[in-house]
Amino acid sequence: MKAAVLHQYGQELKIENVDLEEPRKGEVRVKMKAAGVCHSDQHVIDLTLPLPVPIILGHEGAGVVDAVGEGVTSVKVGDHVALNWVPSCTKCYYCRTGRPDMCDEAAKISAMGTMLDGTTRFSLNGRKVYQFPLTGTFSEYTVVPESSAIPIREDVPFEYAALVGCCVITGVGAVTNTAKVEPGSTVAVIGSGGVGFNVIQGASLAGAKQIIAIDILDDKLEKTKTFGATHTVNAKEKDPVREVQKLTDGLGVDYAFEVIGRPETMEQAYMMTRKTGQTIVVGVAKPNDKLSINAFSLPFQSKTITGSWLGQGNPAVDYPKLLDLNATGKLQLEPLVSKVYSLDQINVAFEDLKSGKNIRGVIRFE
Ligand code: CND
Ligand code: ZN
Repeated sequence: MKAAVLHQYGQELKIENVDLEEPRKGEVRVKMKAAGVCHSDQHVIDLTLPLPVPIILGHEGAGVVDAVGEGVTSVKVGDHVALNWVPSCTKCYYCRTGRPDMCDEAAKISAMGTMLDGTTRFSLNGRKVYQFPLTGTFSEYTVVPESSAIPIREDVPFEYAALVGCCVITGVGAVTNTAKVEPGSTVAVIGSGGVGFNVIQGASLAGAKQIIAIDILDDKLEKTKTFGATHTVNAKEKDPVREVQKLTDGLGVDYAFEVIGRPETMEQAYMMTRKTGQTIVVGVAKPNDKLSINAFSLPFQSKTITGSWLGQGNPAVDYPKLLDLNATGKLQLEPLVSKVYSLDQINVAFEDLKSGKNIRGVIRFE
């Protein structure tokens, strides 16, 4: 069975013939059909997200249930599923109080690259292979916890269904769940990638009157307009903070989203937020990165700065909802997929991600 394995940080993935154990109690084996390439996968390669190697990356994916372990009740063989990289333990403080995105157990296990019981199901020549957060979608088959296999409607092609698993729930949820953007508000989005495009379409869905897309690539900025952006700023040509101030009569925006993962763009997002507005950080920075915000401004400007993880969502509820929104034409999935690759082309897909070529590149399994 073929899988793309990261053996060493900073190096290319290698297509290997790996072994996969049968699903154990409470686990599900999925035959992967499609997997999106997210910048969080690249973050493991460049050590922004420190995880053990060798590891199978990929966390945004959809496929068909191929086998179920003992006690599995929510899915059966043949079901179409989209994978969830933050499975709720249902027991920790956050799961019990309605914030499964903050599940303590999922956070701990994700960093270990194992299944919930701390062991791995993948191996290569007898040596264990880890999987990126309880999913590992860059593999022909994967084994995941039952709560990571979310049943979905069957009329959506897998390459589109895969996207709800990360960029769509993360982007749309940051707008609707975290920021709770109000109709008629003003929004700026720094970083028009797979996740950023979904912040833009989420803001449009929420009825924002002004949506300012910021990126460094003109062709991508042009495409943001079909997702609802009303204005665009190329941050290589113009100072994004000054441009946003100009576009909002010197006020700043009600909501500024950072969707790249760099302290300097997070600072820009804070600076372009109006007094009492919200800055929402979606991008993942390096573990030791620090933000520099003018401390004096805090009481006088009373802005809120917050993070958003998995769009503060609950995949079991939100994936079906997002796919229904797509079916009724309110949410676009098809135009997010700008290129399809085979698993053998995985390193080309990562090169294209780094150069910002795609809205989303997707691996399709034969
Ligand atoms: P992707 O690489 O697709 O997009 C990043 C975009 O930022 C590209 O279009 C770049 O051109 C643009 N960009 C780069 N530098 C600048 C700059 N200085 N100014 C303006 N634009 C710039 O990335 P993605 O959308 O897959 O992921 C974006 C971030 O979101 C990344 O850090 C990823 O790890 C994170 C993320 C967070 C979550 C969450 O739950 N919070 C989930 N998934 C991904
Ligand atoms: Zn992701």
